[in-house]
Amino acid sequence: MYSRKNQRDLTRTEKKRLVDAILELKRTGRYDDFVTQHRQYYVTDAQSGPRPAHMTPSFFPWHRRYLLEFERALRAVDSRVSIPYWDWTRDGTASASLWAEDFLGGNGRPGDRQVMTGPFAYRRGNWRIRAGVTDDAFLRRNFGRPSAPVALPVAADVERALRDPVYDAAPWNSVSTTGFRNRIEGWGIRGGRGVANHNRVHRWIGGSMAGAASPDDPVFWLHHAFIDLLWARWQKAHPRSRYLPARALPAEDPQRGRIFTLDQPMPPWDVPPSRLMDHTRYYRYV
Ligand SMILES: [Cu+2]
Repeated sequence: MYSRKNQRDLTRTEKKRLVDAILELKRTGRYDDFVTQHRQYYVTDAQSGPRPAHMTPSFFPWHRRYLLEFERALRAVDSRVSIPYWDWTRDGTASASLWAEDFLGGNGRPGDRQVMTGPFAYRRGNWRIRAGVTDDAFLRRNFGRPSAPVALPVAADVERALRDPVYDAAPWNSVSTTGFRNRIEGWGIRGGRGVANHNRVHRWIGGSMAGAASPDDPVFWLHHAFIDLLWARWQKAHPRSRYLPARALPAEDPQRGRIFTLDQPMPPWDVPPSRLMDHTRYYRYV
């Protein structure tokens, strides 16, 4: 049992340990394996095949397990390290300490959006993108997307999602209009509301964070730790609510075989969502 802290509370030493562990995984190639895995499981509902990670009820448990695997790799490098969380409703500016020289570095420069500061700047020599969706070898960020501005979600957006007592709803994909899962995952509805919460944060950062290879930007882990914390908060707020769908879908349901019910094992670990409901077996949020 270990703790995951708010990134704003990390000491200088804790930040350095985390950065050093990430750089070590990058050096050995392990880091890029995680990026490749995320790309592999980034199956949209417009594609065919099983969809364990995105646009799907198992968005939360799949990413919980994915983060646990990454955290295990980090802790094999330095057992004092865990994944901190970034509460973007609180630290939502480009000048937040998260983006400082001693932590994740800042925004990309105008033009090619290349990140020039911090330990993950290409010019520092330790962060070459190998598993990206573009050919660029450097980390890119484009805070707020000035060409078509997008703002970070605010606390009220998160509160609204947390109030929904139903975990997820048919058709169990990116067009579900109710349910905690898509209110947080945040797929917009055509002609309706824009992208929300989780997706909006990916979009606000932009650059490398905007696509299927988003773990190329180390902030991915801090963002998803907060998403994981929001799931835990929702569970606490609605103790009688359950993961849905709890039972196998009827044979005629188009999502049958594509999404994962409570007890259906998810690839690549063959672990069902039911085994990932209680994070306190592994860590707690402080
Ligand atoms: Cu994400």
